[in-house]
Amino acid sequence: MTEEGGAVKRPREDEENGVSVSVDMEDINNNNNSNKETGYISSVIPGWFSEISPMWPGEAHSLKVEKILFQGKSEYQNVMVFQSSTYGKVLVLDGVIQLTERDECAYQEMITHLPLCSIPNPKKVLVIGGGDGGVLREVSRHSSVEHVDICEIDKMVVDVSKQFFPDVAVGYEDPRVALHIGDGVAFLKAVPAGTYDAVIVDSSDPIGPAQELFEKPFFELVAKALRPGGVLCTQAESIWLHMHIIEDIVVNCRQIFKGSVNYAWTTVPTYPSGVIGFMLCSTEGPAVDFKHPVNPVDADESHCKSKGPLKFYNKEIHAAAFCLPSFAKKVIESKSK
Ligand code: SPD
Repeated sequence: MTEEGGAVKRPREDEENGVSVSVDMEDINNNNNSNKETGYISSVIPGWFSEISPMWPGEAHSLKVEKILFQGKSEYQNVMVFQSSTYGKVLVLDGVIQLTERDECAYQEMITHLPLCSIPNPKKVLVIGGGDGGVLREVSRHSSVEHVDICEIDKMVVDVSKQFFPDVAVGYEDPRVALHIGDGVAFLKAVPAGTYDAVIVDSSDPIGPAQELFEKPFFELVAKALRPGGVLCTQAESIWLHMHIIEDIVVNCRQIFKGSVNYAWTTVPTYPSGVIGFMLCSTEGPAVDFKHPVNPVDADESHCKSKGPLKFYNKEIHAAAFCLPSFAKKVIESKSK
């Protein structure tokens, strides 16, 4: 994808995380630990997937693998889907779990409804990343929404999700959705100022293709794309593992977003440390009080009938998501002034 100014987004190289995903199914089925060089399956326990990354050194959550369903290498990353024993099917990018069928609701519902329930009548929404379609599924519950753009860099993520996670990718069936395969930064550069009521950044971790989505120039572009009083919700990592990343995001967002800046979190058992957070920001304009939702999720079934009921989000958990443990509150509040 060529960005403005001629810079070319560099596809991810294997050496960057030091592992590859050439996993032999026989090794899994035979509980054979001969494939040690792969790093994923399974230098820790034979027949298990272990999530090893420099982003959470010294720990690795593991899931028992029943069957590997897909392995591929896109222009940007390694893509794998496996059937786990206890969490259903699992989507893995570059060795890191993106979603499981069992707990994806806790992430997709919160990253979507925390921002969309905080403003009245959101109409135009942009999703950056989120190629699995889960955020789209949640946006589609809001009947006020007239148009949803999604910009996902990796078409393989979209295709694999449609094939293996139909209950997640169901979001693509909504006729209000327009899919753009490309780089989120380049997409935002081309967006007229003040276009969106809400931008949701459903990124992977900040190593690899998502790195730019955690940096100040990106947040500046998001702020420009939002209308006055528009809202951003971006994946903002774990208070247990990544306070340094969260601090940087808070500092940058506080400088750029002149309305509210708040950190919220949710529990996702298969993400590192079992929790993940979101940074919610609003631009100068009509005030946004993220802690007190004003716009309930409606039971709109007209655009997309097969999405099923909400499993995780409700107005109580919305308010509770902004309650922080003391150690995190101290750091985040000191940086948000
Ligand atoms: N550590 C993994 C964080 C992944 C966040 N994005 C997940 C995408 C689900 N739609």
